[in-house]
Amino acid sequence: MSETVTHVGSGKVRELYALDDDRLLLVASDRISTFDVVLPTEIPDKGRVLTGLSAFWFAQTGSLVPNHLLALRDDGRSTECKRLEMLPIECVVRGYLAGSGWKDYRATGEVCGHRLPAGLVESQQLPAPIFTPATKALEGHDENIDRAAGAALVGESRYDEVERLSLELYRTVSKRAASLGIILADTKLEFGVDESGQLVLADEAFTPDSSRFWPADEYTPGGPQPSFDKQFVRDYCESLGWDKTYPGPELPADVVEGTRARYIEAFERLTEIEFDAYAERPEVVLG
Ligand code: PZK
Repeated sequence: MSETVTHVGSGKVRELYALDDDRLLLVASDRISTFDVVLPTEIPDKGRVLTGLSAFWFAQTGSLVPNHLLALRDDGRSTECKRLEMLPIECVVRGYLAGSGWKDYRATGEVCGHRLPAGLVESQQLPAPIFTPATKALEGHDENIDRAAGAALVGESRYDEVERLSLELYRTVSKRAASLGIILADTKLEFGVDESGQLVLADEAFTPDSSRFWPADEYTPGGPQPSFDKQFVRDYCESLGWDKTYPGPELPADVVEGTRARYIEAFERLTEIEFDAYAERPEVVLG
């Protein structure tokens, strides 16, 4: 009695398998990427932390929008998911000005066609969160697009629907995070459509790999913010003068341990569940 699983895709740090015609298995590894390069050293439990957090948010937001989560496996790093027709856009919401949003604003005063007030500084909170979709690049970076380009890819009414849902999800999750001392600067969501034509939230949601989390007590607008999870890794890599091409550097034990602790801290603060309890019984995050 064993299933035949077919590998159907790889992300930088995740793998995707087909279980049958209707179900996929999403497996989060312990690999870590920085400056777009996957490092040769793993962070123990990173895959379980991200899987648990994502499942937690799916459970917390299930009343706002259906999601693809069918089951969490006992290993804590694998989720069985409903197979969907994925939309060809990344649904990004920004509450703060960072990354490509900051870059585009500095160049044009706009992000994805949203004209913003003059004089904003890097990492500043926006007057209101904005929906800033991007194309899905097969290689290299996703390209930010405006409403017209997004609507051309998914249709006007689908665009309106994912915009409304993405903003609602961001508001819900950022509110909880803020109450726990963590800023959700921005987040990237992916939606698919099920057999009945309903929108379904897919992929991973509100994890440190799909979102910028900043510790609120260190927030200082006017420059880049320290990353909640990856700052030790970035600082160590910068200290080496590495040119950010493959292969990346091995990480020393103290950087691995410090980074693992930050992932676990993010999990425990955002869920208010002990990571050991999750490791013992992953369904604890489903409420
Ligand atoms: C799907 N990806 C991205 C993620 C990878 C690739 N529920 C779904 N139905 C159909 N397709 C996908 C999903 C989801 N989630 C997601 N590509 C297809 C991806 C993780 C690892 F290799």
